[in-house]
Amino acid sequence: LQQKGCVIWLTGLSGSGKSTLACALSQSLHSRGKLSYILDGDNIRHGLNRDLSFRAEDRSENIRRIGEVAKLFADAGVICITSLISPYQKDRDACRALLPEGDFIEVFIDVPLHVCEARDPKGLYKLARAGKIKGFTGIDDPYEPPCGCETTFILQIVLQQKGGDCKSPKDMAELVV
Ligand code: GGZ
Repeated sequence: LQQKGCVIWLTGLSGSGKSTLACALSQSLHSRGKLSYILDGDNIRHGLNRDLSFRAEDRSENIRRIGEVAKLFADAGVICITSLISPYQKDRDACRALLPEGDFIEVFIDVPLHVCEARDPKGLYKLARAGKIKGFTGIDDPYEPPCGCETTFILQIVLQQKGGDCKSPKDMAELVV
């Protein structure tokens, strides 16, 4: 396998399109002959991290474990794409610190709360507003937007809007080839 591994760390609110973007990016890399693997928060919470809740300490532990697994993939030469809300800067910084300089690409999926809430693909925002889910990110639990991350990705692909400063998954793939 002639490729160097790295971690592409997607961060953003629930419903911002992280999983969709991760898939698009993975396909784009595949078409260039690059091996990637997606670690998706929602999926991993059903397996490896099924013991974790959404309390702050458990979110941090969720990020820590996935950061360690991502590092293993990168060590093996795989481009590891993570798709987690990862709301706290300190946890994302700890994952960055596991990797050599330049091998951790932090991508902020910068979709405003009102847009995510209007999309509400799983109806979770509605439940959170009704008080049926407590501690929901963006409603009654904080999201700390990254400052100085590698790429701000305004998700116009998912929102199917035109114009602006939008980078495509193809552009993002350029970052890692
Ligand atoms: C945020 C929650 C919560 C709470 C359930 N807060 O949009 P989804 O549904 O598919 O993705 C969200 C997922 C978040 O898991 P992560 O592992 O990415 O979160 S973190 O990085 O903060 O550990 C959402 C669903 O789980 N979900 N309850 N209270 N999202």
